[in-house]
Amino acid sequence: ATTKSLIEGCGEAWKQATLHPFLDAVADGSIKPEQFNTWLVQDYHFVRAFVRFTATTMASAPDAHMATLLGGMAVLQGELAWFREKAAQRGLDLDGAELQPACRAYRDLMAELQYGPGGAAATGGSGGAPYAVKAAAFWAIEACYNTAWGGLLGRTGPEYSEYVSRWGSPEFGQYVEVLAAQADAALAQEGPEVAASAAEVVKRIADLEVRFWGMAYGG
Ligand code: MP5
Repeated sequence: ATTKSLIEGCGEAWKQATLHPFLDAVADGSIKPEQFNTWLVQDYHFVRAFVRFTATTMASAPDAHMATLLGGMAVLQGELAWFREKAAQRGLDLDGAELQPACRAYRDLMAELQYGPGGAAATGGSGGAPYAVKAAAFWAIEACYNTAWGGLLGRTGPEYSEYVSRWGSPEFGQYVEVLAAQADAALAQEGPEVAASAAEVVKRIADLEVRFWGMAYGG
């Protein structure tokens, strides 16, 4: 498997994850505050779990991949603070918010990759997915957002431009390209079983991205 073939294996889901009506509504300004707020609150809780997924991916990564992952981890600290700032400006309660099923399912997938099926930090689980699968998942999660928000570059008003540049900037695109190269290198060392597992996980990620936008779009 390669990252290119993993995208192809997602079929329409990859396109739906990166060209969603939610994004068009952000572009033309028709997005309602409750739709955007739902996304913002749930995405904060997604990113909190993604920090832990990043840590687990780093724990099994080869030294050659560490600098990129450490850089990504450092960005996440600022990102969580930025989410809290945006939420405060909008009068949103992050800590009191209930996780919606789409967010919960996405966090469950990351926990499964970290600790094994039904995984939880408390139980330790079965040890989780091989590094190549985690690297592919990590790349896919960032690549979806890079393509989705990158498609809005120059298309939004000032209210949303900082969201677009966070994930859609050329710098973030370069980071995603390095993640793709690292995932490709890891996958190249594995056989068909790991390739099949990576394909299954990346398809689930694309489906969860579609579901996550749908959750917010529905309000
Ligand atoms: C990302 C995200 C990108 N914030 N939310 C979802 C649902 N998918 C992907 O992750 P990051 O850490 O914000 O770059």
